[in-house]
Amino acid sequence: MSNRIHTLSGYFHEYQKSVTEPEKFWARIADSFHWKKRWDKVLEWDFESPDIKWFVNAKLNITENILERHLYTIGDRPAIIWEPNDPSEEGRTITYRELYHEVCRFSNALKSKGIGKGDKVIIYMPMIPEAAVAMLACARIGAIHSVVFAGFSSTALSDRVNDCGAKAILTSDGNFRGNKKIPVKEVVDTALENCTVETVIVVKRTGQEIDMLDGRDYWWHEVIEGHEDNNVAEEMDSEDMLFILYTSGSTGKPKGVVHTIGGYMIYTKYTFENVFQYSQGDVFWCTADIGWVTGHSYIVYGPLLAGGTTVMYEGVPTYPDAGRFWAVIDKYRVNQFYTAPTAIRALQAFGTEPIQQYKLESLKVLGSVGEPINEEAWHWYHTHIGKSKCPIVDTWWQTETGGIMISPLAGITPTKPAYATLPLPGIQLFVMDADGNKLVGNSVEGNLCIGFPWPGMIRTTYGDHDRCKQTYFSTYKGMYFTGDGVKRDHDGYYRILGRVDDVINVSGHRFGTAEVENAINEHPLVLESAVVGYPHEVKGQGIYAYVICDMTNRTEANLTNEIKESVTKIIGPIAKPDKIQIVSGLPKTRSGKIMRRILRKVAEGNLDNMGDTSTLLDPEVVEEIIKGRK
Ligand code: 6R9
Repeated sequence: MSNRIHTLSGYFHEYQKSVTEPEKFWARIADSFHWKKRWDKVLEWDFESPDIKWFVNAKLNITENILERHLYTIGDRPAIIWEPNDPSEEGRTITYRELYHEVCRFSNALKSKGIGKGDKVIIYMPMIPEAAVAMLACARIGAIHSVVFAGFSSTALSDRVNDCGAKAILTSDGNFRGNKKIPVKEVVDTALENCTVETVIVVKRTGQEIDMLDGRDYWWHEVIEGHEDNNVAEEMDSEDMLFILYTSGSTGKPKGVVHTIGGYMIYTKYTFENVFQYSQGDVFWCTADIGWVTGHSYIVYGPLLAGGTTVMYEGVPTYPDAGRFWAVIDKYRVNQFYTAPTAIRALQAFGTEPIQQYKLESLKVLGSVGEPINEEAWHWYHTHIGKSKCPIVDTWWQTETGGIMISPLAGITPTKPAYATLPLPGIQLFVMDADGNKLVGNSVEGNLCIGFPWPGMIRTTYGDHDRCKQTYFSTYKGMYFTGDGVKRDHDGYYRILGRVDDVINVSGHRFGTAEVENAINEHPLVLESAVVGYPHEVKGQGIYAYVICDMTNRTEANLTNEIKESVTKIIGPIAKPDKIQIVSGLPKTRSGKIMRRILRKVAEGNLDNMGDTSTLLDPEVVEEIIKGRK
């Protein structure tokens, strides 16, 4: 049964129902899934604690809704189409029947290694089908997966293993990315110097030399040998954890966002079918990495719950050339293509020549996610990729929201460049001013909040519920605060203006300023640092670091490089500052607070109006910073 909306009036009608009778609305959607036991109550909630329960006491296994459900109806349909990094290597197509058997076999193997319900399993893998199989195998036996982007450093990995108390790591020997062969198991080995797990299972992908520790490390192909390729899925509670996904906030270390099974399941499928207007038989391609929430919800769970065909690409947009995305779209006749503005801008820089030889005629819908899309990129995408006939869905959402929250429904909601347009059914948005007042009516700008629970929402931050409360539910009483600024225009359309907290969005990846500063401060010669975001042509935002350090016997060039290395080692290469300015002091208030507002202005090159600097301890510092601007 499909719950797809087909017309604009249908959307308004559904939206109305979802607000006036939310429980009835979501119960109807949930009815189209397979539950082992139905719920006693649809929703229990309190945004104060916060305490949110959807489908109270219902029992299910999400993988039955992906595997068993499709086995006898569309068993021969491709579930996953995998495109390798190297176009001359043969890809793989995995049907629903094959996926069922692979997931069962691997979940049996996990059980044989003593992994079961409630155990945490880290997945640190490149974009290979085994990564999706691993996620589903965990879900099948009730283990909780935590996927860590394989570009993160060993320190970032061991932090996450320790934070969630993982029992196992699933990984690969190496990773093909463009013309590089990247060590993956080696990073795991280094991480394991600072944490312990009982089991490491390694997929052979590149065939490079790696160390295997007896009694701890096993090859994937060996560990699955002799196991049955079917089993009965574990019975889980609707509110049991499905996964933990680490993401950056404005303070401290990345936090583990917790999603639970029932609500996430119905929310990802519902949003997938409606936003992309996915029809049976369509080929859907989301270019995200499974290490991010977009990969979780729209490469794996959403499309597979919908019985869809999902493309998974191992490589990068520009390998072997800047036409690769377009080649893959033609090769598999992709119907819905979902990518990030940063990728669009990077490809736009190559002009239209790399597109010429491709037809792109299969495309019906284009999607954008991860950061605000600028109008120029929107138009380029629309004209050159969509040939002016494909609607663009600019989808706003977050790791914490589980699925898309504000977006056009493809071909149904009239679009406006750079606008995420209207909330999906069930999503009650509020624009708030700094004093906590609701801004009513149109043509207003403020902070984006959500006033009512939706099934896909965050339940807690792992191991620290108070942090969840402080971060999301304390700024505005009775509301979930997103951390984003928003404008509601004269038509009632929403445009996301970017983060209003200390989070920097680099190529769609979130980093906290404090997180990057801590990594910089690890360098022994660094005394203090302050990091801000600034507009970057391709990445959306770049990282600008102001650093005070001991320059004795060092040149600026080698210090800058060492600082970059330090960040690469502690977080990963994607968090490397784009610009580093060595300074002798930072603008601080008399109470010792760094005035980031000033640093941001300098980084943006917005030097005319520094605003009020009268509260500064040492106004001369500002002059020096402006002079030395990078
Ligand atoms: C899905 C994802 C979330 C932050 C979010 C916002 C920004 C995401 C956006 C967008 C403008 C869009 N963001 N989509 N900004 N327009 N369509 O990206 O999750 O990695 O948690 O990032 O990304 O600032 O708060 P996540």
